[in-house]
Amino acid sequence: MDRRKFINLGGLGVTSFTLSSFVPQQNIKGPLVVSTWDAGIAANAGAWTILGSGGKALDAVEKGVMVTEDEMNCCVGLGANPDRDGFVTLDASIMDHEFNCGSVAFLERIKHPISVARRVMEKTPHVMLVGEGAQQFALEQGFKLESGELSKDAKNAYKNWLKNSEYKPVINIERKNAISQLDPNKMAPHKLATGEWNHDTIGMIALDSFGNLSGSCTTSGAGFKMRGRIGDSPVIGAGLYVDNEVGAVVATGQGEDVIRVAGSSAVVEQMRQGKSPTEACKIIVERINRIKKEKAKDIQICFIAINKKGEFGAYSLHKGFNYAVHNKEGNKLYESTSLD
Ligand code: SD4
Repeated sequence: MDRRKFINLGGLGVTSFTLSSFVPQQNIKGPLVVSTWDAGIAANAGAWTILGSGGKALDAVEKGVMVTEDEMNCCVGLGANPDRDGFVTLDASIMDHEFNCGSVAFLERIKHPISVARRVMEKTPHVMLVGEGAQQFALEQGFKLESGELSKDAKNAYKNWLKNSEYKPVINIERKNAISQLDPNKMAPHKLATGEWNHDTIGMIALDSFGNLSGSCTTSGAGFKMRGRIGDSPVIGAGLYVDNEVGAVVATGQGEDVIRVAGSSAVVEQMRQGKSPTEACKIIVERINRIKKEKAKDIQICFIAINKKGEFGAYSLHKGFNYAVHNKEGNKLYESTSLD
């Protein structure tokens, strides 16, 4: 138990959580919610207001990631880093237990892309809307057009970036040791002591007390990306996949390389063949590692997974990935096992 710490997050509506790298006891079935990165602690608390009182996984995964999207001082929604032309463009997806799914990509000036993705799923015959069309649909659905002004942090980051204007897709990897630098008393839990963000995405998967699975994912993608770039998060099968007979999976990290292997769907297929959530995530991370060869050192890839039995797991290419798990025992942050 040497690495176990308790941190008080009273200000976030979370009484306490455990930071642990130990493989957890997994004898509890549901309800259960798992989400990526340390921002997942606050997001899980949001999801638990639904799951903990017998609500549906689909409602929980929407409400949970809205907590993160709401934070202007964050890396996921409208407060995030812009693309290289100075505009924040957002991607999101959602999937339920009956293969219903919806997503939006390259969406601008809308605060809750996850809720627009849900409307795409529920109110249109389509799965994915992008750009202007996605924004037009959001406005028709009553979403408000926000100002489009960058947050203070994003303005500073963009000003710095413009000095060299160099696009280096090094998602997450420079942010190793995130856990040891956390200071929840001083800042949002996903911010490092350096003021850097340690991710651009929140992905969430949940199992409700009816035994149904759902998942969601919302992101600003990669900071300073090319205008129009879309990552894995809104691509069903890549950033997110749910098969209610098998399990639910969400990805974070270098989206291009998750898309290449249809990552989340590939992890689900491993679970279908009997692999545990952690083993299934590991197999697909290893596959990406083989494909990327020596370039694998420049990227981060992470998956979280839940199976139908309520077992959960995660695996990442490099150290530094953490994920939050909320079940009846509480809301805990775990360090993922990784290839290095
Ligand atoms: C993307 N997968 O757009 C996202 C980025 C990410 O933490 O996960 N950042 O490629």
